[in-house]
Amino acid sequence: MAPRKNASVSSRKTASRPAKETNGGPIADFDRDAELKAYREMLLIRRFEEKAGQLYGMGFIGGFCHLYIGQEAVVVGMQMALKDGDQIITGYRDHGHMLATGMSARGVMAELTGRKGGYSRGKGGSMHMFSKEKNFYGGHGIVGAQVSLGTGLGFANWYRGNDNVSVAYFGDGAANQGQVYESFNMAQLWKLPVIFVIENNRYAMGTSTARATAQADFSKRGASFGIPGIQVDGMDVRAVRAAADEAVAHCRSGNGPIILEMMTYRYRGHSMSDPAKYRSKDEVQKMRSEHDPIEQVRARLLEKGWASEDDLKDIDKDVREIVADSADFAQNDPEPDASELYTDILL
Ligand SMILES: Cc1ncc(C[n+]2csc(CCOP(=O)(O)OP(=O)(O)O)c2C)c(N)n1
Ligand SMILES: [Mg+2]
Repeated sequence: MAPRKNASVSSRKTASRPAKETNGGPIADFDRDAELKAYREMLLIRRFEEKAGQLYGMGFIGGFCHLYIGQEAVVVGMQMALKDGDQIITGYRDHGHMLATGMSARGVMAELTGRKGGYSRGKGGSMHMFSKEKNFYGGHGIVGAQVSLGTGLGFANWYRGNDNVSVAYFGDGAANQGQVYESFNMAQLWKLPVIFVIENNRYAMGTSTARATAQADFSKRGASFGIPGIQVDGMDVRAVRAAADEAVAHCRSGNGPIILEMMTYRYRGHSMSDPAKYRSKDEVQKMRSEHDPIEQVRARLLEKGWASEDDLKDIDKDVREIVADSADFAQNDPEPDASELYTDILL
């Protein structure tokens, strides 16, 4: 898991907030409020995903469902560096991204169960949710498609002359898709404000990066286009925040795109139907016990005396209530009317 920084990145100086260097790359200095915010938001994603897994097991969720458990620090740390107006786009492992943008737990859960109150009125499901209000552009089931679309969002920002950046998240598997490199080329040619976040969770379905990828240092994938890249400890929300600050500053100052490779890990299988036989239980257990993103924050909060066990229990209770309420809503809200079959479609 040792994160390395890419020596070719010169924009590191442009970090917008103080960050101290460690041998694993810069770490943002979090005060008590930042730690508590990160803790709460990561916990919300974790508990939400656990509940989604349960509802899936009970037959309430149809179709595909890809859980984000283990990767929470990536979206939460990134989101902390963004401002209103910045856009997010990702693949199908998307519930965490939605919650991090502030989309409601009720709306996301109800979409998972195919109910009227869901973000796509119950017609999209896990992989197809959007929120114009929160600048969340999906939710895409075609591996890699969001990279081109996210570059398009960057183009729109550039064309309109605003200072928004777009963040296109994709996996280590998606990083081997051809359209990714067409997007890199155009993004760098036109100096588009796009942050390409590669969530390297070490597997693409059941295939490890070692078996599938010729250049496993994904932070270097933009090298031939001159796009800088940084490798980040994606299990440490402070490291993510520091890299995100740097990337945002790079893009907003008109320097073009940047790549952030987040070294992360998913604890669950690829989707709910994956028995995960391609890796050992020990490997998963080791990540959970030594690198868990939520446990890291929890330990710091306790150690610094910034929160007591009781304070943390209260946060957990609040978060569980939000999730329980969303699950309740998602089971009781009606399904969309049959007439909805003919709306929101292109004929
Ligand atoms: C174009 C395309 N090819 C193949 C698939 C099948 N598929 C779905 S997810 C996936 C693996 C992607 O892995 P990665 O990009 O590492 O993301 P992760 O699931 O690890 O988050 C594949 C091959 C697809 N959905 N779309
Ligand atoms: Mg992957």
